[in-house]
Amino acid sequence: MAGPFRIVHTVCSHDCPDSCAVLVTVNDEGRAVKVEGDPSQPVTQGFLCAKVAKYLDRVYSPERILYPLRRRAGVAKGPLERGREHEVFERVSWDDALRSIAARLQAISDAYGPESILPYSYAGTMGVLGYGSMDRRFFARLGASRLDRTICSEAGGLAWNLVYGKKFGTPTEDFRLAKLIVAWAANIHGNNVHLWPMIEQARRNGARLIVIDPYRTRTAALADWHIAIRPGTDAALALGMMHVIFREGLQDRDFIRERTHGAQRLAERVREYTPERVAAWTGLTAGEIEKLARDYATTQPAALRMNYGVQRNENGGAAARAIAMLPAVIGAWRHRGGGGQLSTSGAFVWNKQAVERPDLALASPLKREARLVNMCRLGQALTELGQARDQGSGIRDEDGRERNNDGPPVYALFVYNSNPGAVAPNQNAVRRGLARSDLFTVVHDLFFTDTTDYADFILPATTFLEHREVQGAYGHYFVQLSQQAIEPPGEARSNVWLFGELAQRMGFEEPCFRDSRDEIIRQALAIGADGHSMNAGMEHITIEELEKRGHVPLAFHRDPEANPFLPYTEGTLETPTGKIEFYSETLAAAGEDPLPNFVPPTESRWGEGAKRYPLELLGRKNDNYLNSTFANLDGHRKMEARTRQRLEMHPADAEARAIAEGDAVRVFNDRGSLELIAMLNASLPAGVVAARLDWAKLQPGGANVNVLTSERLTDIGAGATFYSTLVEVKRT
Ligand SMILES: Nc1nc2c(c(=O)[nH]1)N[C@H]1C(S)=C(S)[C@@H](COP(=O)(O)OP(=O)(O)OC[C@H]3O[C@@H](n4cnc5c(=O)[nH]c(N)nc54)[C@H](O)[C@@H]3O)O[C@H]1N2
Ligand SMILES: Nc1nc2c(c(=O)[nH]1)N[C@H]1C(S)=C(S)[C@@H](COP(=O)(O)OP(=O)(O)OC[C@H]3O[C@@H](n4cnc5c(=O)[nH]c(N)nc54)[C@H](O)[C@@H]3O)O[C@H]1N2
Ligand code: SF4
Ligand SMILES: [Mo]
Repeated sequence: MAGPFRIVHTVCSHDCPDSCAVLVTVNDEGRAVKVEGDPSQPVTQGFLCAKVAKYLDRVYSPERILYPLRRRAGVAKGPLERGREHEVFERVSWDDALRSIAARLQAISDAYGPESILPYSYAGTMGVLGYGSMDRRFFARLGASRLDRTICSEAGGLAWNLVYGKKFGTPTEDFRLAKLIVAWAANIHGNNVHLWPMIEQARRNGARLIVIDPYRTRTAALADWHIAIRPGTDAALALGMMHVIFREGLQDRDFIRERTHGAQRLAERVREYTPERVAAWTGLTAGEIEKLARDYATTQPAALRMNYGVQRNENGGAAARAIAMLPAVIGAWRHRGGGGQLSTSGAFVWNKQAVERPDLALASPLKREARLVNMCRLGQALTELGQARDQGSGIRDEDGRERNNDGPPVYALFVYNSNPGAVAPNQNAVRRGLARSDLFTVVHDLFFTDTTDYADFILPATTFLEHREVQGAYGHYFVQLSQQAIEPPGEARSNVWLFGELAQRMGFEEPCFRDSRDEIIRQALAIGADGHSMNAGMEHITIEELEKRGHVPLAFHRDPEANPFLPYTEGTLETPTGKIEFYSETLAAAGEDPLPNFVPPTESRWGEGAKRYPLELLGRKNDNYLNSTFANLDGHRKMEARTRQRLEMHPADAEARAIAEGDAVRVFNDRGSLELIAMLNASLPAGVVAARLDWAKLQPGGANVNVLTSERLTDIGAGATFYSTLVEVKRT
């Protein structure tokens, strides 16, 4: 190894609540030789998850795309065998690529209107600049359709905000002080591993851990009590717990009187959720429901870690809303170490107007904000959108409601920070759309993914080691600066660079398209004349301090020992009543049910479709991938060997179909079909099967679980319903 070494402070930009501070050791040849967690960052605590501990495998992978590529003339779009991509694509210069792309976008905009161009991005990078800055400016100025980024957390986020106004949560570090921790649809060990040491510490001090998850995750296996609830029935469980709490007088009357709105009406609503009724929905016993309610209400501090798994169901909004109310009912917020956390993202108030410049839409040919296209319905957007226009009617969704994304068909798709060929629901519809010969597709990514197989142009992107960034988090309260550790390999370029350059090729003259990364970082932080941020909660932050320390806590979290942060315990909340809303004035005004209620998902064992497809499928994430990211790396795949390409089944469901461990099976419904190997798992609730999200092209048959999932949307927030999926299974 060459020396001497530099140590550079970076931030892991993957879509994970932990947003770790990562120290990168760089040798004198400019090569990164080691990544490790920053021991001085209180949540990172000096360690990385297993997937990012092996990050140099990704950065220096021989499979990285290093140059812009163009589809060779006349080659149809469709799945490619791995390693053969170079036969289909040819290298071009950045200049050629940018010029051709700009010309095509201009021609499509002229012919069909700019809304026929659709950006498609999610959280491939969570850095403020990489997630959404120059790209947002570019598409606004172009007049392209806006993307409604609903695929992950919309239902739960809105549900939480209906109750609390804003997404704050118990500080992650404070979980160590809890006496009871409830992990509700939260695979902490897999998805949020930096919370785990806090839980271990709490348990050393006598705390108990309860996990509510249909799947026996590693977290569940390590818990004091694993409650294997049936998917999509959590609203019933939360309402049932409240039934017991109110019936037995275990609620916190003072907290409810001072801080909440609508408790009386909530108490009336939950009266119908008797433990017996809730037991019939959830598959638990009435005794278990009563015990859970009593344990929760009588142990303080009680900390609830709810994660987004619970809201990827048709009724996920109601479920998240009912669960979110629990810490308010028992007054858990008033105890340090108690309360709850879904996300801490509401605490980061970036100057988004300056970063994203939505006002540029007025300078577009549209001279107004463009239509919104829901990203959960990419299949429909690419195959149906605009087709119904001649009849003069909007497209209706599966429930008959008129959709808001009527308009011209999509003729150009620009994908970055996302791999919709793998992660979007109803994959066969997505692929039919992507394969259209009249669709112009650009993909900016680091590898040949399921989506690049359908691209006209592929552009090489950077990792978080290769550009400068600023970042918040959805699982802690630190603003962090990520330094550039190494030069990008080959001709890889960042999102900011790409969209700045494209803007020049389009002839956009606004000066903001020439902003440097440092300028955008200062805009995001709203750095004022005295060098300090003007964003709420960031007033003490300067660029110099971020440079020096790498991570700086938000104002309210600067001295947690002297001044602990207890969310929602004082001041006026950002709800219509200024209080925690059990009864939602917003929903009431919209003519909707203001109180949470349990309605079984149509795609569940209680729905019509269960006659033909009786099994509920959980198409789950992997502990050692990040959604579809890392799936192409051998080392990461090895760590997932046990469940890769497996269909986990309850033994009773397997026996009823004459299926034995290791049998090849076909999993199917009206949308698609998948070949997997049966693996018996008695810890699943009967009637529930589970499989993993993977790259489609790495699975037998070239399809993944998303051929089975639907484009149906959640009750609140129009989010994705990956976990409301019915299937049947047959031995092959
Ligand atoms: N290792 C790893 N870490 C990740 C990710 C990853 O793919 N891998 N993904 C990242 C992303 S995108 C996100 S959004 C975050 C948060 O991640 P989440 O969205 O919370 O993760 P999931 O694994 O989808 O869901 C969490 C748990 O909910 C369970 N679940 C599913 N349906 C139900 C239900 O109806 N009721 C209940 N009670 N539980 C249910 C699942 O079995 C799962 O164990 O994690 C991030 N971190
Ligand atoms: N069946 C099923 N489907 C799911 C889920 C599930 O649990 N089950 N989870 C859903 C959830 S919660 C989410 S959030 C979505 C996530 O869906 P995506 O956001 O699409 O997540 P990834 O699969 O991680 O793909 C991100 C892509 O961005 C690329 N990328 C990384 N950094 C950069 C960069 O700086 N620039 C550019 N241009 N590209 C970059 C990565 O290489 C990767 O290919 O998937 C959803 N789909
Ligand atoms: S993926 Fe999450 S846990 Fe792993 S290093 Fe990144 S932020 Fe930390
Ligand atoms: Mo997500």
